[in-house]
Amino acid sequence: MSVFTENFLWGGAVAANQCEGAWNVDGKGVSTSDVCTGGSHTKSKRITRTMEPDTFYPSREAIDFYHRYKEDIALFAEMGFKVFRFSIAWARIFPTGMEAEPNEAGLEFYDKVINECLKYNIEPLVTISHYEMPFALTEKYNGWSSRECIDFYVKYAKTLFNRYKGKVKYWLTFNEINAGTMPMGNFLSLGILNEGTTDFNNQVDVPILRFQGLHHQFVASALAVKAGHEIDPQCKIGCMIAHMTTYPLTCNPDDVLKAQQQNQISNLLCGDVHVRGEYPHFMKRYFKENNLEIKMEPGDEAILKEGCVDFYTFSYYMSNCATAKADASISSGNIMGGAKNPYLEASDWGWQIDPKGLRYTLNELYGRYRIPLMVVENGLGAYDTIEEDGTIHDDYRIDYLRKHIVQMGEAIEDGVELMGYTPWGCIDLVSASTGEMAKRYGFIYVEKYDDGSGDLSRRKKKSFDWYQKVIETNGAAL
Ligand code: BGP
Repeated sequence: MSVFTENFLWGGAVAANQCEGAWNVDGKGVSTSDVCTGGSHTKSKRITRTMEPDTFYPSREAIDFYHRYKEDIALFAEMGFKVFRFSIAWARIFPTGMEAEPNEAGLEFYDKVINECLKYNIEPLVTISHYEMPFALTEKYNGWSSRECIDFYVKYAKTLFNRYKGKVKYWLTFNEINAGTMPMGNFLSLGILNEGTTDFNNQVDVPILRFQGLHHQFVASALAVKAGHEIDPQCKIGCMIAHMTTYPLTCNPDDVLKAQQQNQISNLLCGDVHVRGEYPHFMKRYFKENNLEIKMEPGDEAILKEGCVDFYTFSYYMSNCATAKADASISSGNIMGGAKNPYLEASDWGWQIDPKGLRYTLNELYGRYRIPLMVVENGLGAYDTIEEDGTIHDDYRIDYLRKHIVQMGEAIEDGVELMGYTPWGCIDLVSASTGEMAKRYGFIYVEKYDDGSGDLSRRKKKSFDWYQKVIETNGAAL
């Protein structure tokens, strides 16, 4: 017997800049993600505007979902997907972000993607902004550090709500909005390019700009939620947070307090603003002690209150530990590292695998917010090998996903309201943190490599059949 609700949304997730490619066709403008290099031969992700010979710009071709969406969505349908999470590339709709009218060809592409999903009864779950914005907004305004971006974003969001009204029921305003609380979020999430920054992974950090940018995103998100509800009262709009589950490394009260503080800034700040419509109590002291004077306009507080989200979604890959000690050994994470947890194994990229942490997190979140939750990213980035007979035995991935699904089931039995599950990178795509193809998440393998080679053909991995069975039995056969 399954503990998952009858209408549980099983599916998968991708993002435009990591899968579409076709970066300069049909009127699309340059996006912040298009100026980042990546791949093993560039060692780290650098930001460069020019097209350097022999350099791999991952988002420019990616896995060419733009031209292969039909084949890919057919494969998702074959697995039995009930939902498909994807993002819209802002620069396809407003090439510089500043145009008065949208680019019709860009909208038509998403008409086709959405219609293709609906053909198979797959609910589209659309992220309005997933780690990218028109690069022109970085050049002219230094991204979200400027208040002007609020109006550009709201115009963009309204365009989408009007166009896809009645077709798209589920929306997310920003991917992993809490990236803005961390230095890595400068360019990735906020489009902020501080003077001297060329290396994506090692940016010049100006915290006041990040927190100011985050405030602008909060206001933009709330205005979008309000507008979305007015345009289509049936639609549900959620937030999306990279959940950084953080345990104290020891029961030393100093470690416990450290873990609490990290949790407050990394997770709860964004969750509280989105769900409760106000800044949480601890931010006053944090802003003061860090000399952060955020400029807010008189109407902002009311806007945040009027734009609370309908559901809470998050990504969950790993957990971390916090310690007050300065010399602890450090693990790596997607946007934040922490002290190493001696009880957990890690992925090849040092992400500490913690399925029980997902049950813990779901309970914590539901207890605090009491609105439906959804796990919109989870999965194992791994090196896959094609056997001589062409098969791919990704048992490690099945094992990871199975253990997390078991814990979701436990959380449901604990009383948590969980709407759905969309594992990340349901088809192999470009990694956000490294820019590489070698770090794969998919149920579907894509022949694309970091030197730019590969014919982009798709093939099913062992996990494809496994996940198909999971969905078919509504999570009973794991
Ligand atoms: C999240 C992002 C995704 C995705 C994922 C996996 O932080 O929302 O875009 O890429 O992490 O991370 P990576 O690609 O770095 O392995």
